[in-house]
Amino acid sequence: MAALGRHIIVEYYDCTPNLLNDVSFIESCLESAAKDAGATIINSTFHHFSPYGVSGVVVIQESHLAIHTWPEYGFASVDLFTCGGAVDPWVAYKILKEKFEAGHGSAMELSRGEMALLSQKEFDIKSLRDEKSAENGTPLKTRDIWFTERDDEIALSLKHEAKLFDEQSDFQKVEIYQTKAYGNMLTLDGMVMTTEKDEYVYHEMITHIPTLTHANPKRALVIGGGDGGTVRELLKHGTYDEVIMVEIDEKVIEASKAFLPSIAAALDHPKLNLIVDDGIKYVNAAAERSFDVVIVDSTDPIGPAEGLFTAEFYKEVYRILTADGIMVTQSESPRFNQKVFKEVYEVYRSIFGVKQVHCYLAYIPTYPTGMWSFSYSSKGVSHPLKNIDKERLAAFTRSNKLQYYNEAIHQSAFALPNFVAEMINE
Ligand code: SPD
Repeated sequence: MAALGRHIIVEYYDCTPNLLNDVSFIESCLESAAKDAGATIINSTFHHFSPYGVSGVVVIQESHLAIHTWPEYGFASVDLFTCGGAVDPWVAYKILKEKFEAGHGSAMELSRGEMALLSQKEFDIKSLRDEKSAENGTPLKTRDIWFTERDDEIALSLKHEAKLFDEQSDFQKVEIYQTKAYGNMLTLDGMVMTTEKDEYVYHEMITHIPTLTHANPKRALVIGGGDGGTVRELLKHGTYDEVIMVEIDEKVIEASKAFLPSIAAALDHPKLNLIVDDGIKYVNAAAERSFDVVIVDSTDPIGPAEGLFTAEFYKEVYRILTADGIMVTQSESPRFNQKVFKEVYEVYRSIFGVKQVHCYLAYIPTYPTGMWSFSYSSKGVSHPLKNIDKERLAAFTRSNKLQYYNEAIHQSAFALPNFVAEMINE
């Protein structure tokens, strides 16, 4: 052998974009390419970047295979680096070209560590041996595969073991990951919507605050919320005669029923009228003063939820609220989504009146920055702190095993850090 290693630098063009955006698929391709080339896998780490792109490395006993993909260009760059004579990197090259359905592949082989330029150094080889791996004989194989939600400056990553659901609906990409730390997790277009282990924060806070502030809510409307967590919490209140939920995307309901059963638990509740349709269209057609509580459980303002962040929509919500009706929306993160956060509060105030709108916060570890906000807007005089019946609130929290909301949280959630208050002139 004339060199220590063979390094093939590869470019695959005109690949199928969806394949290059599927982190589990890319991981399995690189692993099977490594095995078929004769390598022994030690470790693999793969990241999916939201909305698109995958990076990963498979460490093999004979060096490594590395990849970075640009699904939007159908392009993947790959490094295949092997040492010793037992592994043929060109086998891996051919397998990956086929798996990615590449229209064209180009590769260049470099010799790494030319023997002619090397000379063996004098040292005690025993002192360099890792005793643990020598004992085991073969190295221990480990595997890391990550989902990452990010913007240009911040990223949130969760390690996962499998993707349980992966479909493109008419509106968005619907995926469920089995994460290590937070159980099953729903993402829409690469953004975290809810996870089994921290969903209670969001769902308890978006529902119990308006319900327990309103004197006697009978009819509630939920726009969005297809995972079912919001209606599950609302239906814990016996006061409601009817809860209507309008979710635009049937796939979200299907995926949640199958893989988030504890969140979707009330989707078949007899008091729930579940409508699969456009929430904006539903609100525009609804009768004036027909709902005591309206909850906008939307996704972020990109894609199908964009229209749920407009003044036109909130004017219609105002119209369909009863005289003492309350609207609550998820109003994004004051740290991560500053522009939208400021804008929506201006809009709410222009419709409901400056004094009728309040912001409250909760801490949701799987949303970017963890700090999340909700808006409370009342058509009548209901004030979220002045109008509460402490006895009723205490009785409700006592008889329902809630994990986040309680009487003290109801009060403290409206206490805003100075920088947040200043952003919305509170
Ligand atoms: N960036 C996360 C915003 C999530 C808002 N909706 C979550 C849906 C949970 N029912």
